[in-house]
Amino acid sequence: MNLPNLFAPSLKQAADAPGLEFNGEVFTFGRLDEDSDRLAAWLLSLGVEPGDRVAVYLKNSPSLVLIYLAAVKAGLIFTPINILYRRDEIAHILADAEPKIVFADPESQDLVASAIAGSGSRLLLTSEIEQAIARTQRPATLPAPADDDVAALVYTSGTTGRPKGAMLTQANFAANALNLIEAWRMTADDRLLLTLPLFHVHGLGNGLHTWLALGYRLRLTERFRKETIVDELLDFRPTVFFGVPTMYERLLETPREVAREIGGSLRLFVSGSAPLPAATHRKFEDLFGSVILERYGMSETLMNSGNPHDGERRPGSVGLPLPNISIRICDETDAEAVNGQTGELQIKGPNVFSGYWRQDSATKEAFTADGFFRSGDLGMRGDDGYITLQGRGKELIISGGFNVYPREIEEFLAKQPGVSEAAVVGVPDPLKGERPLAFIVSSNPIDADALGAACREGLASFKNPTAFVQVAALPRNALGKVQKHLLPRPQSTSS
Ligand code: MCA
Repeated sequence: MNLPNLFAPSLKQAADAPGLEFNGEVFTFGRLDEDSDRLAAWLLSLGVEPGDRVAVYLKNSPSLVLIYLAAVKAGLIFTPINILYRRDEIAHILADAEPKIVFADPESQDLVASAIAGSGSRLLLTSEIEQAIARTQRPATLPAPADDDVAALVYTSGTTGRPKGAMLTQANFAANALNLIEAWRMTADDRLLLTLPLFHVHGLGNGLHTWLALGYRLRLTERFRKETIVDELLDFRPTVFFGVPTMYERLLETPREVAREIGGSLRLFVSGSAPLPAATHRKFEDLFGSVILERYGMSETLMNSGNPHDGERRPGSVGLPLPNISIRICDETDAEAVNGQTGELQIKGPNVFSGYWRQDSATKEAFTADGFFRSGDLGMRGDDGYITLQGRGKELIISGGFNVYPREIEEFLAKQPGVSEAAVVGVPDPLKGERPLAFIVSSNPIDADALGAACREGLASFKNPTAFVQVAALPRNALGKVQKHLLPRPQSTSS
């Protein structure tokens, strides 16, 4: 199944129904269909061809939805860039993906233009879209993508400091949407309040795709704001909400009566992208009267498992495999572990991506000989089939639902004046789950303010260390590998 076919019943048959709501403006499915057709025709007229990348550095907006729809309809590869990324982070992705077009808002024009500098990409502004749609004729046909064509290139933070583009096909996204619709009993009568960023597969793959596949009503917001989320929930009365644990932590501040009112009409809260603390799960149930459904996914595989819709939603567990997905737990030799034994989660199914963009060796390493994806996540399965995650084989920090590998921050810090070496670890944080903490080796006293300013300038905000701690040397084993568990975890630190 390709995405245009999956979306056709909503876009064509429910053409007059209100589909998308953003800042008070309502778009029917018919308008979204026609405008995205015209946008696709415009992009093709600019010389963009199927298989070419179209990158976006955009916050959530109807323009972003239209660009995405235009890309999937015409077989262009949608390449979203995290809106929190700074110049060098953006430049890395552009150099790797080599998009023909990069879309940005006028307010980020200068930043994106400087990241593009020297590459062959062309910058287009969202302010040009409306006119382009108005003056382009609706095409009779568009080049239809094949099921196995890459629909999106989604960059994951890299273990080597270099991000890797996960190639997700049209069929991957379609399989994921159909799975979630079945598993979460979603229908055209649902209403989704979507505050997640569309540059990650949580918002894009789960939010946009179930919406377009079913034709339910979507209210999209520019981003999640703790100040307005409760008003949005009361005003829109969604039946479904998808969030990361930080959002649920924020919602715990809701007054009890209001929480009960929201929980009374919102039938399904889903959490993912980072582990949901069992205590948050319980507090949320107590406050809202709703049991959060925690599920497990990755950019490379979309959604893998989840707690059941009808059945026990167990705090601390990521539940059971979704339909048509095999999850096995293996030891270092790829032999299957017995129930109760910890091992790496390995995944196979129509949801699993086709590889990393232009990185054959990384792709090869990511799969076992018999085609299972090595998640790098550690976990175990109980006798009742429920899977519990127990950490990661690879170093990874998840802060507010955003992934970051310490190596990326360490390489950045090592380039700063006076820094001989740096080691970064994740430290627990009640709101964000984890935050990075940096240890610095320097022959002179470090200037934490200057390091903090450099990080704010050069790194996305969720990668900024919460503090910089000077140490005389990094503890190393006999092979020279830094032993991070031996680094001191300070009570109070300078930041
Ligand atoms: C956060 N900030 C943003 C946005 N989100 N800026 C612009 N657009 C955004 N969408 C910035 C803020 O400006 C601020 O920067 C800092 O982040 C913290 O913001 P704050 O207002 O304090 O937000 P919060 O209440 O703490 O909530 C943070 C958040 C954010 C909104 C929950 O962490 C978030 O959107 N997380 C979602 C991540 C996500 O979608 N992950 C999916 C990955 P400053 O500090 O400079 O002022 S996909 C995945 O993991 C897999 C596949 C899966 O299973 O889902």
